[in-house]
Amino acid sequence: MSTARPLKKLVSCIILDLDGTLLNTDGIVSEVLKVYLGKYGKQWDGREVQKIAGKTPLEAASAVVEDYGLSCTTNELLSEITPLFSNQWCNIKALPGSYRLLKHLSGHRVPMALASNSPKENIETKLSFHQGWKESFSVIIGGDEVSLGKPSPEIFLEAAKRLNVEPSSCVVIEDSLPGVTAGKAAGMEVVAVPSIPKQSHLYTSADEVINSLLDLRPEMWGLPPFQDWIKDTLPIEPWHIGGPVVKGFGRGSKVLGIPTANLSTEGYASLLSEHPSGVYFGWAGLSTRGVYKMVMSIGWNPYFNNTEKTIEPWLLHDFDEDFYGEELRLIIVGYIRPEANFSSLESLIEKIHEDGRIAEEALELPLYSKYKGDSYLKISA
Ligand code: ADP
Ligand code: RBF
Ligand code: MG
Repeated sequence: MSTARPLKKLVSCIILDLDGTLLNTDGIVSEVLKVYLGKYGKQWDGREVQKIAGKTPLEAASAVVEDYGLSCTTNELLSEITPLFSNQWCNIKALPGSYRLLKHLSGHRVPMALASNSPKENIETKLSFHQGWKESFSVIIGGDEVSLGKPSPEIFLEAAKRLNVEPSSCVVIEDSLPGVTAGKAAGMEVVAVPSIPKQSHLYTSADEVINSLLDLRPEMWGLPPFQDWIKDTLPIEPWHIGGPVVKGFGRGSKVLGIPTANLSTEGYASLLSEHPSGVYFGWAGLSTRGVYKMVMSIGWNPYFNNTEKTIEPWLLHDFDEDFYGEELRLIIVGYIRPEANFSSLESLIEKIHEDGRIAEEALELPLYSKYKGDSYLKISA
């Protein structure tokens, strides 16, 4: 068989985790705990999200009581924060690629199970805000239906049993370490989608680590491939960002020969956090100069090991002069690839030029070119 990508073990079923994998729950967890700890005069430091990921509510609460030296019991904490969480469920957003994945797999009748450490009742409520999700699953199991939650394999073994298949015929998709451990202990294939940035090195026991659900290739597991990639690009729901061009790290032109017109991320933190890091493309409106094709990276630039998530558009046009301070508007219409690390600067540069060629060509497609005339890009003097 001639496939460009390595084929992993073939499976017939998929078992998904919910929080952090399909749903962006981390933001809600932070919000609730910030408010709650404030009442105790404590300050929430985001690091806790990592400790809580993949835990049962009881374990998570117990970790918070201990780490913050709270004077209440774990049960008291739970009974106080549970209603705070319930109020937030309607605000939980689907992670990029969730709808697409569920639609694709259910359309192809791939048997799917949902296995979450959350109690069944909470799962049902969370699912109810997302159309078509509940019906996608032939099996839904909550943490309250097994004696031990993840990292015990019990919940996944029970899912396989209810799906009527061998554990070895299942691939698990998980964002948390306990979830990955549970999946491997169950004898299943595991794809990790770490929800916390820059943690992928911890996921060595997973069979594959991907950056977001956009990067899942079901065909690697013998499942039907997505058919929505066009000319090496994935169309996304277009989004906008704009502002004056600011100084970046001073590396683009000097080190790479690829200038990137950086935008301030101030005020855009939540917008940026909604989009997985990676290489995207679209159209750029630049003050009164015009509208140009654009390819950009969102992320931490693994090669340079940045600590901040940045947005760096390279306009596919030769300019005679710099344009710092000018108003730049972007419409992002498609996705190309996740960020990668490179063994040499040359290979990074080569890859970015390839991204540029892909964007150049794809933007000619009516699907993408129709945004060129969008009024958002037209900036009046
Ligand atoms: P910085 O680190 O300050 O962003 P760069 O070396 O990346 O510095 O240079 C980026 C600057 O180069 C932009 O802010 C812009 O003023 C200018 N520039 C010139 N041509 C381009 C282009 N084709 N795309 C993006 N920026 C460009
Ligand atoms: N940096 C990386 O470390 N890995 C990447 O995969 C990567 N891809 C990029 C793709 C494009 C289209 C652009 C414009 C930049 C990319 N960069 C990447 C970022 C590059 O390192 C960045 O422009 C420099 O850090 C300059 O600030
Ligand atoms: Mg730059």
